Amino acid sequence: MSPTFRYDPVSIALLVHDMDQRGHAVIEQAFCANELADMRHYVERHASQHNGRYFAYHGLDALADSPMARLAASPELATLLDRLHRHATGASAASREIFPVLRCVQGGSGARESNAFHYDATLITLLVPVFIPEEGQQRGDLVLFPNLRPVRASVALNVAEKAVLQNRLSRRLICRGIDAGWLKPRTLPLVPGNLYLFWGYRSLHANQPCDPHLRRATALFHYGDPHAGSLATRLILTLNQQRARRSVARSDTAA
Ligand SMILES: O=C(O)CCC(=O)C(=O)O
Ligand SMILES: [Fe+2]
Repeated sequence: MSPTFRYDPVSIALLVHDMDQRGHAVIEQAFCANELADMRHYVERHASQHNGRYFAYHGLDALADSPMARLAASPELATLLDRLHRHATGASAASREIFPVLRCVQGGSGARESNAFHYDATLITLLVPVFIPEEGQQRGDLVLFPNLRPVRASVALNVAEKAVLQNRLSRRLICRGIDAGWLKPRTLPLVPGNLYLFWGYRSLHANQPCDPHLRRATALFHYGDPHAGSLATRLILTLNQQRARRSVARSDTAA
């Protein structure tokens, strides 16, 4: 899979500018119709294996032989992410790992995974929409409070902040604040074929609920862990993966 995008210095500077100022950047038509169709076939095949319920695949092993794994391994993506990272921070990331995730929100079990506001472990989040509902009241839009915090010098502060914000009570309070109009997140309108970038570590974000009859699938590529190698980060990643596996197992048995 070879997406078409430019990473000359001017294009990189523009992307970083948009991520800083607008909260996200878009590369329009980064994927051709065939590439998008490949990703959709993969999702469709796996969606039926999960009986139309929520599922998420984390990492290259879980996504082996998928178009998402090929994209994560492509030199084009590695160059784009490295140049963005260097432009934003002045240095390459300590770990050059690109961590792919596929999320498919569908059926009643998707509700639990929606409005789950969080900060990502990695600085850059690259999002590829695969299926985005176009009708209905609830289309699972991605909402974000962009660039709420800087990269924390201390991993302990990062963990404490995540603990305060990423729990059931905070989630409920944030949702109530949004419903009442006190909190105003930005909505990122996602168009399949395009590619989206934002500072995932710095931006509190979540997808909104999605009508159980609709399918919403996104591929995420996480890059540039500011606390790379720390015990706390490894623990967060392990817990996230365990949570994802439990959640898939729960929705598969909840027939
Ligand atoms: O699926 C989405 O739109 C966002 C998912 C996300 O933020 C994540 O997996 O870190
Ligand atoms: Fe995220």
